[in-house]
Amino acid sequence: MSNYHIKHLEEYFQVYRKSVNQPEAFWEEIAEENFMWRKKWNAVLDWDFSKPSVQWFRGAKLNITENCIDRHLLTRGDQTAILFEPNNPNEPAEPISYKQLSVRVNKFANVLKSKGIQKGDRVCIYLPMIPELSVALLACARIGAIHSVVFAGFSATALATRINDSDCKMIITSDGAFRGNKTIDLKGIVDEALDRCTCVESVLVVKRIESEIQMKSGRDFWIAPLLEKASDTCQIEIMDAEDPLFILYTSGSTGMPKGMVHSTAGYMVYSAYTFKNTFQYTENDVYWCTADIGWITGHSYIVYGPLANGATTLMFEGVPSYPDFGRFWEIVQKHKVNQFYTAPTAIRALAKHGTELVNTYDLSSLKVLGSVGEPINEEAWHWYNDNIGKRNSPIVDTWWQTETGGIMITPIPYVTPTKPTYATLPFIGIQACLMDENGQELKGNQVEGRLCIKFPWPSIARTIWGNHQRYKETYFSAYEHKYFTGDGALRDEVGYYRITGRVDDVIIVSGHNLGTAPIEDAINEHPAVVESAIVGFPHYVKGSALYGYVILKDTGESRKHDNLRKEINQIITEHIGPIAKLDKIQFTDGLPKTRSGKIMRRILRKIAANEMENIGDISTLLNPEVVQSIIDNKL
Ligand code: 7RM
Repeated sequence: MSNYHIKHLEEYFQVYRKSVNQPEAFWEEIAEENFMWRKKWNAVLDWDFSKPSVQWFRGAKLNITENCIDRHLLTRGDQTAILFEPNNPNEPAEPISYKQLSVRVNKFANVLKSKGIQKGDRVCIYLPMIPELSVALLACARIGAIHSVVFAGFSATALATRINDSDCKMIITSDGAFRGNKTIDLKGIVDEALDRCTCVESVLVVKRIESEIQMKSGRDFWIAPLLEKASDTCQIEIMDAEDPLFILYTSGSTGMPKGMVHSTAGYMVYSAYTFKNTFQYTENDVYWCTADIGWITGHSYIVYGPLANGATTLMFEGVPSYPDFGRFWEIVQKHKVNQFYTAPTAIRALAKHGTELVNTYDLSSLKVLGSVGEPINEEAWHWYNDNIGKRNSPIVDTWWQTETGGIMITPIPYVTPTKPTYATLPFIGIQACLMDENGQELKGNQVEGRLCIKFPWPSIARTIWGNHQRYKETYFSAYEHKYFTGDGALRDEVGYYRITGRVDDVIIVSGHNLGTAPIEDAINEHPAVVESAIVGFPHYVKGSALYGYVILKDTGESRKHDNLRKEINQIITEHIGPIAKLDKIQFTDGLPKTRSGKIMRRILRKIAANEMENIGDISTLLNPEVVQSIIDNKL
């Protein structure tokens, strides 16, 4: 199994070369030696980026839960699979062994079946970070149902849109969620969403906060009594390699969120293999990823990747600031965490509170630190390296996307020398390249362009649910025969990559991808608003924050601007969620437009970032005079 675990830089280059020169032989060996198959494949890879169509391990049969649970029962049944750390630090942590996980997943799967869920049905999961969330994903996978997790911070409108887009037959939720010293009424949000969904036949409710909630008879069911009655054995559904495992929505620059569809076998192989190497996970380590399972990071690197490796994966219900800003470090100390994976926005938020609290905890168990979600700025990188890793734990700055399913560019810790703000080298099997504006590949080093991938990897999303055409246009049309990431990047003198950020209209706020269009759509619903444009601007903690330019109707109304600002953010909260609230709202008489009527966001971005001096050429605008007036009234 030498290929499975890279230990030296020489070995990385050697294995990388093999993965590029003989990709099929390479992935076949990884798949063959490290997973359980009910039937082997007829072909390792079929692909055509012009369709686009990608199939890995065609003809193979398997179930991912057999790989994540059953096969570990003999060798590590009593080892902790999921280590649950509750929101309240005084509530005891709950270690769930592989054996216990097996019982819980099997029972849960039987409950799903008893409610009529079958292979191929879509099940929406809207839960806080409690064990039932991981169990629900695995229970779906066990019976071949396609899960669609919606982050429990999304509003009723956002939830309804996602439920309807993929025609979910069931939703799994809880009475509510704990979040720091607050509780959130999840069931109330679900009820509101379901007023707009006719596809949902049943609602399973986990009791978490013991609040009074409405239960609609015949539709809503408490899950506890059903689990109690259910058998603890549920035969796996034998799945085709290419059967969809899950749908996960991600915002695009325009229109509806995109339901990215991930397959079974390729996703399993790639999430497991990247987990093993990116975190150098070794037997008995305790691994912690702080992401929410509502995002791809949680799917791949809290649930599937770690469990496929028989790892111990910590699941944290709470927030970094509760009961104080030392919570993360308290957890690292308490559970002797070895690998810690978080987002730059969290690092900056914690760094703001200094090192006094950090230094009261013993962080000596840490071996690897990870970063994901957005470019990590130099200051945050050093703070993380100095104060958390004590310059002893390499930082893996992992670049990847919902669409890629797994980590694509990253250092391998103790193997690849790190460099602040650089994601460094493509992972094994990843053929990254940079393209210029004319569609030519930029060869050699010290170049900057748009980041593309030239060859399929096992966990590439196979389509957008219900809209293959959009999948093709978004990812495979900008450059012929290449997957376009939407990110810009540069390659330094030794070939290391640095991601410079999105080149489209997606803004990443605290690690959450937000499309400008849905936010603008929400604002424009306000009766006093004519038009709006949202841009990102640099924010110390969030990475980017949102700046809104809003044109008001001339109603002669004397309503206070501050009230309007509140109302606008209220509408955004209702439509998308509090994460999309605007930090700044500037009322303006006009927006800079091209002659074809497109808002010139480039100019608005410069103004929001206070970079008026290099605003560039505005002579081609339809209304150049508006620019000065926006600058004069800048907040
Ligand atoms: C895993 C995840 C994807 C977008 C991606 C980038 C940005 C993610 C990094 C990063 C710089 C990184 N999936 N991004 N990781 N930028 N350095 N290490 O975040 O679908 O939610 O977002 O996030 O712009 O395209 S995602």
